[in-house]
Amino acid sequence: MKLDSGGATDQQEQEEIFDKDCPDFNYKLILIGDSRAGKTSVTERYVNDAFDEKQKQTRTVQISRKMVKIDRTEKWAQLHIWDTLGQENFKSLAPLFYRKAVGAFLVFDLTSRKSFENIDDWYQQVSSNVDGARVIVMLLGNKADLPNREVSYNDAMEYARSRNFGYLEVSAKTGTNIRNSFNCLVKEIYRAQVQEDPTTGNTIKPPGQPFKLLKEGDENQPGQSEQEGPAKGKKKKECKC
Ligand SMILES: Nc1nc2c(ncn2[C@@H]2O[C@H](COP(=O)(O)OP(=O)(O)O)[C@@H](O)[C@H]2O)c(=O)[nH]1
Ligand SMILES: [Mg+2]
Repeated sequence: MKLDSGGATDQQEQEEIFDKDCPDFNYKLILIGDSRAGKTSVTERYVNDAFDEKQKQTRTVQISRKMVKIDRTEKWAQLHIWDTLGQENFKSLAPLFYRKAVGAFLVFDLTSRKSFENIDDWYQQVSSNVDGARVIVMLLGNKADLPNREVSYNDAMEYARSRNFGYLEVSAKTGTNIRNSFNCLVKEIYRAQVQEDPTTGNTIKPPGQPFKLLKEGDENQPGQSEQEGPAKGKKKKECKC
């Protein structure tokens, strides 16, 4: 299992060993979208910080696990990240796949207009299979490293706004915005759950309004993306959610 303490020092990590052994939450996340959009690569980059140019088509449902400290909290979540198999074989497994998911990434390929046009069908799949009030959805435009894009930032953002999703442009190849997107999704799931906790007295968040949308000028604009990881020697940017 992988750990992500969001850039904590060694000493902090020692202090947190106990906490992370006993996660405060278990979150099931799913990635959906057209075949070849990069779902497996996004997962692989996040969980193993690796990328395979010749990523093979996923033949079975793959579940990866990773511990993550929830941004700006002392809470740890264990993520159970479910990656789909090819579209053709997916129907029979759909109920099991969507069951109890609390977060969903809708992934399209920025160099494939078709994969973007199919996104709303994938969203319909999510909303018909899971409780829409509970699942937090985020749109990811992957392959931001490639020059031949067919989907503009504005088109994707407009769609995301219409559905009240967050939107980030990412690259599984370079790692751009990958960790940021998981951090944002996890934080929103946490917020939604806290707000649903009757002991806190907070009001229940209305369905379909999970995300504070990213504004123009934020880091997901083309050419302004975050390069992550300590190896790059850059200060970790804060989640924009
Ligand atoms: N250039 C580039 N290629 C990518 C990226 N993500 C995935 N790929 C490639 O796109 C192809 C499909 O990726 P894969 O993760 O298998 O897509 P999936 O079918 O949605 O799981 C593979 O050849 C990957 O190497 C990316 O961010 N940039
Ligand atoms: Mg795959």
